[in-house]
Amino acid sequence: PLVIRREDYTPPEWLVPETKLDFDLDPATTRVTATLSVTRNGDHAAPLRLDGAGQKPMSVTVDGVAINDWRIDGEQLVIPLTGAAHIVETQVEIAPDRNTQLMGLYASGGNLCTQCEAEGFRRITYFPDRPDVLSVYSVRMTADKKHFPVLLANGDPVAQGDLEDGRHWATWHDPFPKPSYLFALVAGDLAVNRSSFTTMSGREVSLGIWVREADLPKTDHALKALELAMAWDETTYGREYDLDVFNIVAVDDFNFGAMENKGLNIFNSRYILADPDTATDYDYDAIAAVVAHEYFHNWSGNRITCRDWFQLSLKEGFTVYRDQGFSADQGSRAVKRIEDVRGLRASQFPEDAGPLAHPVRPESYQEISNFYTATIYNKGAELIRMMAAILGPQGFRAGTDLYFDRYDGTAATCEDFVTSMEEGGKVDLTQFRLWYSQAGTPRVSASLSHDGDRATLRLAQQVPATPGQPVKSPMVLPLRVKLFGAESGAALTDERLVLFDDTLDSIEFEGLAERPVLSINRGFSAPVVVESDRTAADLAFLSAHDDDPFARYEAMQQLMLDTLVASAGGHADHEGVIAAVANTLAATDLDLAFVAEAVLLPSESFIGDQMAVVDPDAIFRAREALRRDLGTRLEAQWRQAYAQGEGQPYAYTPEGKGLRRLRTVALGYIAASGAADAADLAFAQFDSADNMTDRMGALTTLVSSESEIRTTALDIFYSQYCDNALVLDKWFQAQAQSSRDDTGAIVAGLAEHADFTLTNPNRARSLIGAFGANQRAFNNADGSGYRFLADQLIALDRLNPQTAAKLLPPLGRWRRFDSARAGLMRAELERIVRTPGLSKDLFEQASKSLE
Ligand code: HT7
Ligand code: ZN
Repeated sequence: PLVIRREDYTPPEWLVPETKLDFDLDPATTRVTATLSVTRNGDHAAPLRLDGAGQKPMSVTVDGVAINDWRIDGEQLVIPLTGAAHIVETQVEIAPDRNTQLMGLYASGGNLCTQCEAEGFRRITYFPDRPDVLSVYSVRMTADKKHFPVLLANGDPVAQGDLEDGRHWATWHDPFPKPSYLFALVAGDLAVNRSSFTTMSGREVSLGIWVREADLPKTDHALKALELAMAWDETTYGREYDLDVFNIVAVDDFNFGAMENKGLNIFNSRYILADPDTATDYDYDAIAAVVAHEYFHNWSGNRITCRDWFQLSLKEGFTVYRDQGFSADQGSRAVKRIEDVRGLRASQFPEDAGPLAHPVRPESYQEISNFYTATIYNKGAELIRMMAAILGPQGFRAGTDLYFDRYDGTAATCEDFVTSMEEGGKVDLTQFRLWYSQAGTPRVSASLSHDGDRATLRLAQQVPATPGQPVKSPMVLPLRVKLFGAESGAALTDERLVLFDDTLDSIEFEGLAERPVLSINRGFSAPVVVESDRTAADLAFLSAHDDDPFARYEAMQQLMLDTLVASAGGHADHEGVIAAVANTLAATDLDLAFVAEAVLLPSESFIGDQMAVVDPDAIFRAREALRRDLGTRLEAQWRQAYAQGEGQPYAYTPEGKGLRRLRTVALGYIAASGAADAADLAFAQFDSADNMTDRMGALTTLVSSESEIRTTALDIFYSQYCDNALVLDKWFQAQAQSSRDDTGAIVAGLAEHADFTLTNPNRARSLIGAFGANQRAFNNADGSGYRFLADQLIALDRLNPQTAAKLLPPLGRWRRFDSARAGLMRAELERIVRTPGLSKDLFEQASKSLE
């Protein structure tokens, strides 16, 4: 397979200052005429090479004259050109309604839309499809007016008109030079929810969210989030919107969450549509975060884009950091940080510890779509967060101002970003750059010793070997540290930011009045694993006294983890955890959403990540036993928490969300206790809920139960929502996440259900993705889970390779399991690799997972 390497980057041989596109749109056959003004870049005699995929040119002209001496090299169209500047016109035909990959121009729900990142534009027309070729686009679209009354593209609308044959046309112009991956058009029968925003310099921007008419009432939350995001970017980063129009279109078939096309964002409808009856609090939060994320890309991604795809984290890591800051400012900062860290640990840490580990700035790839990973996005965001911590708020803002000013209108690199931080913040980040090039999650061991009024913190770091990187250098780890008095609970020191940049270090503290307890990596200031010599009593103490809510949560998690790992190894002692949870439930100064997070046990897979060999059955048993003990011993407290706010009408407010979250967690513990009324309680909540959060909370509990009511609830849910694809996804997902013994068989049955389809990525992910993440069910010792996943991936690969490749990683974790399971997993990976006609997406993931 062809491997693309970062070190091979060379600037483009030809530039395309202007692009004119003419689309004669039709789902079966769309004709695309592209007129490119091209200029030779530098002193060379190379021909013009345009990327294509799947199509054939019907005609090629140069400066208005048809030519025949073009040739096809691989998938590239090669055109000999003699001068320094030419006008090249190509014509191709494509078939949107046969495009199941959902890259390029495709049909979704009767509408036509595009997805061009990373390399979809070449499936529409011939073009130098690389992010460092920036062009000004003018687009003309012609389509049947009855089926496609709305015609949208990037930038601002210019003109429109009717034609005689029932067709109509529209032209759009985007004045900002952009790479081809940001191109977009939509043609469809859509209704719009409009509002407007006045920018800080007084520009009036028309905002529109376009959806099916029936979905219009579900767009208010997304529209509000957009307005909030626009205002937030002005106050927080001084960034203002730059066109007169900002449109968002929601489509049902989409490979990802959303896409930041200039002035015309296209969204997976699950990140737009919400009302209390169909969307959970989690959905509402995710919608606001994704709307903000795509909007923020207008500066971090569009105005400044990436020089090449190795720099992907330049825009993605920074934009995730920006959307995390936005969400933190809308609600509870602490809960948001807890959620983000939980996400990082659930997806990025395993990636960093497995066969697909790669640096935040990778060195090579076969298929770029495989690199839209948690490492690029979420670890990338942690790198920005660490730089922000090192620079401080003013230095960081000076750094981002410099970055935006200096690189506006260009295709930049991660190095450009770091240099801006160094100059703006006046710091030296030489060693910090290792975070971009070294993969793997650093491990820190921390030990605090105490002698009289002095204490010494000894630190050691180790960065594990990862594929292609056997030896690592020590990294800069910004660790927020504070000491608390073990007796008084008072702070003994101020918080210090320790920049730990060596293999070993020790830090002295003086003037301590009592025995100190160590609070370290507060706020999760560095994305590392910390192993400390803190006792269970120290952790319980911090879970009650630390003044950093994240550190308080973290202490509780560590206490639970230590208990569960010991318990999975046969040494169960639940007393410490029970006391600490009781304490947290009794605390009156904590917000309820925080309490709900703090009392939740670590996931089965995170427990597995702490073990030398993952034993899914022992982990499940240990976790269930602790859940049962917590449920029975604290039953009165759970019932009290559950009764809180009962009957209160639904409101999407921080308080309302906190209440609902805690009630659902409490319901789970009541069920875990084995209480006779648990299923009835859950069913009553399911039946009477006036919102989807409570309904799903109850259904999730019921779906794992042995009670008969389980089927009743699932049937009611199905008949109520079978016409709503996004809600039906939840029905599939909940069953795939169930902890019942027969989950594997249920999932296999659901794959045959009339409503299951591999053509819709949301549906495929709701069943296959959720099942792959269900540690115990997926890793059934008989290998049925592995076989099921491989079968589904092979079938899905024929339709949509990108989505198939994204679902493969659970099979690549074979090294973490016993030899019997490892053998079964490897056999399925080998079967995938041997499959004739496999895509390069799935081949890259599967073959790397075998290494
Ligand atoms: N920048 C967008 C990435 C994306 C994407 C990547 C591969 C295949 C399909 C895709 N759809 C969107 C999304 C984002 O990060 O904002
Ligand atoms: Zn993004």
